[in-house]
Amino acid sequence: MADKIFKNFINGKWVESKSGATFENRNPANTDELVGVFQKSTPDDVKAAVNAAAEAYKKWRLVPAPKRGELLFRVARRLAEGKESLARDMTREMGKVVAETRGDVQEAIDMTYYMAGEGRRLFGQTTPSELGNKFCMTMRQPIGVCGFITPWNFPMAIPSWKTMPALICGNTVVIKPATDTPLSVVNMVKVFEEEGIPPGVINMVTGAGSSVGQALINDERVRVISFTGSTFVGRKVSEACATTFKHTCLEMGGKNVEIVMDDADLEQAVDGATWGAFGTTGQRCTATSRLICHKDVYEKVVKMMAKKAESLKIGNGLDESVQVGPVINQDQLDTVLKYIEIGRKEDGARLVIGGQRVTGKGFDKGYFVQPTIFADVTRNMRIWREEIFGPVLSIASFSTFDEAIEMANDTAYGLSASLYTRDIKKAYTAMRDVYTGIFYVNAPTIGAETHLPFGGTKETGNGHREAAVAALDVFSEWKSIYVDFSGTLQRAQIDNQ
Ligand code: UN1
Repeated sequence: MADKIFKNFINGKWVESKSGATFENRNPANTDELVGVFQKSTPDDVKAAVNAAAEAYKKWRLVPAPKRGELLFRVARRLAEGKESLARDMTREMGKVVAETRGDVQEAIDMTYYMAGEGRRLFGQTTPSELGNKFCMTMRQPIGVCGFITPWNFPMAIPSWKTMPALICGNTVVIKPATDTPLSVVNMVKVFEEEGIPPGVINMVTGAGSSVGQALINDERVRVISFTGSTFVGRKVSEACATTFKHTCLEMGGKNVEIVMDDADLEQAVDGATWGAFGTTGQRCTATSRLICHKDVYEKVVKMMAKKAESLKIGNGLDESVQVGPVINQDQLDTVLKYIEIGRKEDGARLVIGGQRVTGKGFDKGYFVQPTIFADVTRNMRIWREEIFGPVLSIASFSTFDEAIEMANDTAYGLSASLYTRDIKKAYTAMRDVYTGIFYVNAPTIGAETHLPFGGTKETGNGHREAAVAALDVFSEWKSIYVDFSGTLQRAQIDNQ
């Protein structure tokens, strides 16, 4: 049992919460299995973590970026060495199949290597001055303590997307992992500890959003909040951060569309929609939740999708032959079943496949739900408009390409979209006109790579991007520098202005 108790990481030490209280983390495929017991932390614990991060910042910001990068290179290598066991731990706490948790850890590895390399770049600009004896340049400066509120669907990848760019820029961090998946963050933090990160540079405090997350937001010394979660919570985070002018990076909901033209390779399109909709049990912000097909191929695609969805093997994600794991918890199961019920009642929507919780031996102790498809969905329906975050796909038809583009954009969100066609003109037109942060041609709405910006438009984001060089803009501020080497005060320019 003792090896199942996990503590907070504050100022280089594993410590219990001052509350003395804990919470359990159970396997969503089998709730009899206890994954671990974690600290139910309070605002006092957050304060201790922010104290440590603020103190550590004084030195960490002065460590040369290439040296900070060396630490990240070592961390990346260790994550790669531990990949299999990190992935298995993640499947046990999150439920997604082990092939996908390997991918999640791989994203963390990729991001860590990428940002380690940034240690030798972090480029600014040099530019001419208006005056002869003056030199102008820009540099990125770190901001201070960064607070992260991370989600359960990518338990290590997303915390790494925030941690690695923050650290390479010279900031210190406090992470609040999702209560459903804290073990993966513990595992990542342990690697930092073992590779000798100075005390206070990385801190982790587990517990509820209402106490831990809120305390991070309330602390004036926290200068950046990076949040991934629902648009509902993100809006509250944004409002709360506005009063202290914190930088906020918000990654929120999605209602991503796959468009299938009549000239598309239908096998490929159906394969893309299957993995887009049912991969990670539909619990991705990039998940395909709307599939729209040209009327001439519509019925055929609906049939192909049903056949494919029916063939998917549901079960415990540690079984290599399983393709769809459970949803994360009882609440999520309730939400998914509620939306299926809403879909059944929507006038005109046709339940093509699925629609049930999976029960029986091997399933009763988990949160399993069948991959579910509704066809003949129309734009006024709730299952078309609202993010479900589960294995539920809505299919609709269109008559013209212009109508398809219009339907694609008819959503409050703007993360990802995809188009299947053989017509290059349509591909480029859609690429230009679909207003999302990510666009795919002949590929599903999922599968973003770490060296391209990740994020969305409209109610998906607040204009920032994670990953790639774009992430550095969240975790650093520009400073413009003028060096006068004339030896005299250059009045000419001042007089001119
Ligand atoms: C998310 O769904 O929150 O592009 C992140 C993808 C993954 C990341 C998804 N690389 O689907």
